[in-house]
Amino acid sequence: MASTILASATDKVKTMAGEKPSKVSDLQAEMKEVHDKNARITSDFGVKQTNTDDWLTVASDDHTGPMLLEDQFGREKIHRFDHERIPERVVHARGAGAFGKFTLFESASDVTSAGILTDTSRETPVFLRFSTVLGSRGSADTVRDVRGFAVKFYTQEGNWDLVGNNIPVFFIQDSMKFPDVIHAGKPEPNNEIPQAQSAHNNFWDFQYLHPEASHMFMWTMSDRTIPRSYRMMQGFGVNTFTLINDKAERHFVKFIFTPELGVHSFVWDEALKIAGQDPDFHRKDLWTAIESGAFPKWKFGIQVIPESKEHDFEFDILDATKVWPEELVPIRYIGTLELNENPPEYFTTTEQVAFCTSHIVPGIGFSDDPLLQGRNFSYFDTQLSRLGINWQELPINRPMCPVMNHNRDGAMRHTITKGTVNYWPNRFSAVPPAKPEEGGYLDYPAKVAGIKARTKSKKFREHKNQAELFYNSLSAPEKTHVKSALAFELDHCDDPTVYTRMCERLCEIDLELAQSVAEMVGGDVPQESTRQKHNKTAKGLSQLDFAPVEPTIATRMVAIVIADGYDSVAYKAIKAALTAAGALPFTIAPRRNAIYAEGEDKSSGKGVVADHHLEGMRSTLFDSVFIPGGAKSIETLSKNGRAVHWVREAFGHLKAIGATGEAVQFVRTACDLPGMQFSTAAEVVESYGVVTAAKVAPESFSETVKMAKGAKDFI
Ligand code: HDE
Repeated sequence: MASTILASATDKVKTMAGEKPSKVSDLQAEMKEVHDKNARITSDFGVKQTNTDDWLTVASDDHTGPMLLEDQFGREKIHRFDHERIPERVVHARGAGAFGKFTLFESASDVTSAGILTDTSRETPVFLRFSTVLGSRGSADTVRDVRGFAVKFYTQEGNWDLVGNNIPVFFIQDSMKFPDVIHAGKPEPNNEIPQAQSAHNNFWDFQYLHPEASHMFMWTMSDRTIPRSYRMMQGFGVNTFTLINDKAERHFVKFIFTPELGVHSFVWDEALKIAGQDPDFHRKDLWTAIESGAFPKWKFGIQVIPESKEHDFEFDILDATKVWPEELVPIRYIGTLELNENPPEYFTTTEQVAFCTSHIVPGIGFSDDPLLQGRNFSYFDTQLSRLGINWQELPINRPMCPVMNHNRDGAMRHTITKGTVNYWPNRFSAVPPAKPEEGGYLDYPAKVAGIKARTKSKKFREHKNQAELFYNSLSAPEKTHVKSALAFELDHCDDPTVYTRMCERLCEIDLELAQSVAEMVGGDVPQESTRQKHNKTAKGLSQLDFAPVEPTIATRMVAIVIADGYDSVAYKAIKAALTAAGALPFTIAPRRNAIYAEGEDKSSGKGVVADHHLEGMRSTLFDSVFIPGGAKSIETLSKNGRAVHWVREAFGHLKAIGATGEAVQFVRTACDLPGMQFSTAAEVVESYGVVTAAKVAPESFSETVKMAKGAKDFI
């Protein structure tokens, strides 16, 4: 007998010459079609059932008697239901995932031997799970929170899990603090309040007591924690990893994903309202984009520091509370990540997927980053309580290359292994493990020296420089948002110790920030800085640094609000222009029954059927609002409080608004903008972010769309 191959995986990558590898086709064999018209319902053990609705009972037409324990079908159905839930993740419980592919446009062979980072002809299948951190599985998507960005690369050399976040730093430097930071952030233990919120005493108590958290809480109070879409946020590996090349040289590395669509966020008021109006907003957004073929894409980059330069920086490059400023370590973009397929079933993919930071492939290594080392233990460990032993056999978790070893047995083992031996070496197999040059994983022979102690290097003790660097680098509106976020969060803390101390901490970062927050939350307003500022800035920290070269409204949702008597020329023209620009127009009206245009005969029965009525959706759920003219339509909308609120709220949320004809005055009144400029004739005028055209001319619409593209909300 040759060596035992415990291969549940189909080796698609190598066997199907010419065909692109896909994790979904790898799973195909396991997928069951439940909608098969001809299939009859059976028990779990294959026996056809005659009735799945009535428990076996002692009954007649006149009398309903006791139910019988004998009903195996009834018991099986309830029993399976009783055990449907598995423990939710201890953090990052709420998530949404998708399949996709990773490709490389530049080889990084100078720094690594990893096939996935050197072979530009490869297409590597991936599964990406986005998540919030603090909320439980049923919490809302748009809460203020860090977002998880966890990628499983099914490489030819095994699975590589890059378990990242949408923020490049973390609250703590040592994994031993993780239970504390999470306990402090999760609902408080006495009453389990609040759900999915950092706005409470314990969270901010922790932040003050851990000066190392200063940099991270500045990020969490920025717009980064209220992303407009999973498709519009960056992903960071956060920890420092290493790359090893063919010459066995080692470099330190950070991994970064930057979205093609740019980095965009909600304003806080929108995020708050959407949490109630559509708790699945981000999940739906991702799903819909992929279903409609608008595949989200990210550029993949690396920041690399040669081993010899490890100590050349004023911060420790192994400290996860620090970024490597791009001015010091430029990002080298080498690949593209694309999501292109929604999972066929949530539970067996997005819920059962298990990521481990310890899963790396040849050419990639760990560093002594003390946060990473602890994570390597934690992820592997937590899967046991969530999924149980043999979780690596679950279809979503198994690699797409062959697996060969003698780890077997354990609860719920699926693979049936043939052969008489389960140890190595054995009398049948003389093949030694692979050497590095044959693809074997090389543990880099790093020299280790030091004194065993519970401590870290001196550079780990500086905590404020980058908190200030981040704040200095933000634009004026972003700074205002940070102030408002802190004012909101600390307003929810009713213990004066918590908010007064936090105002002291802010004073070490920026005096003006501390003053404005203290004023709002009732802290002592400081008169002078308690730390010498460096006043430096760095690129790549403000979201504005990621505006796409060519602003785009592709995949943005635009509401066109009409009522009976609307101007159909304007309506049709804007719809066509938006569709041509890749945006998604939605018609909104006072009702979903047909709406008729100016001069249109109702008896024709051909009116427009709105996608939603004004009460069913709010302008919060759209990126932009357009209102065509039409005297009758505008008269109706002007008298409708909800319609006025729709436009007024869109304006308050800084959205681009467009109007033509009579609708121009409607917008002006609804938004209370006496100073808003009117357009005359067919020209297009932009004032306060409202784009208006008095008359309808087809050219105006492409002009309007162009202006909308340039409007600040879309940048
Ligand atoms: Fe996690 N983290 N984490 N984390 N984390 C988990 O693993 C942990 C940290 C991140 O979609 C858990 O499978 C420790 C940083 C994501 O399935 C657990 C420390 C970053 C996800 C765990 C950290 C992350 C998790 C819970 C401190 C950004 C969701 C369920 C050293 C780089 C993955 C699970 C998914 C999940 C531990 C800190 C990101 C308990 C001990 C830093 C995206 O193992």
